[in-house]
Amino acid sequence: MNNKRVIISVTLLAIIVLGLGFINKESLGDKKEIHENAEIIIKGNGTQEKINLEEIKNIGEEEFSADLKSSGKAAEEHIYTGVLLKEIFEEVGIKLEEDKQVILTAIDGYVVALESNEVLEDGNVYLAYKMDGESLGTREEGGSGPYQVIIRNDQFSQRWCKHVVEIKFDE
Ligand SMILES: Nc1nc2c(c(=O)[nH]1)N[C@H]1C(S)=C(S)[C@@H](COP(=O)(O)O)O[C@H]1N2
Ligand SMILES: [Mo]
Repeated sequence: MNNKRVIISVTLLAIIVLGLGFINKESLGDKKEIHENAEIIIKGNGTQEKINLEEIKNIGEEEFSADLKSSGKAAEEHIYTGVLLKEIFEEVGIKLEEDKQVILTAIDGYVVALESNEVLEDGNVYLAYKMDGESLGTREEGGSGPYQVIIRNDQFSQRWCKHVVEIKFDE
């Protein structure tokens, strides 16, 4: 390669790297704002809705118990407050079908895949915002919220997605 070619290649690469960085920053920035405003994105069937705590509560708040298995500790029973995830999908007009996936994405980049069948079960998968009567707290506050997905029938809690900002039905 001659010098001119090297300079052109390096310049093009630099533009691509900066461009990709910018796109990535934009999408993370959006998510950060959604997290700070205690909003959550619900996606599927080609649509996308942003909902807040007030709207979530109005769908049908429930209190339920679930066993939290924090790392390095024995399981502890807690009382959570939240809404059944399938009812949130129903509310925004997204019809969940069987044998598909529901993908949960958190502000720290943690991603969890659920079977849509688990979400469709009664009293199993909830979007929670309180534990033992207290708000879950943000990641910055050392909490597990503002929202955490609780899977009551799960023997382990590694899929209990903390700080969830986007929930997608993968049709
Ligand atoms: N966003 C997010 N959610 C997460 C995790 C995580 O690192 N990030 N860890 C998981 C794991 S491995 C466990 S055991 C539970 C409980 O986490 P805790 O040990 O912080 O209570 O959260 C799960 N949800
Ligand atoms: Mo864990």
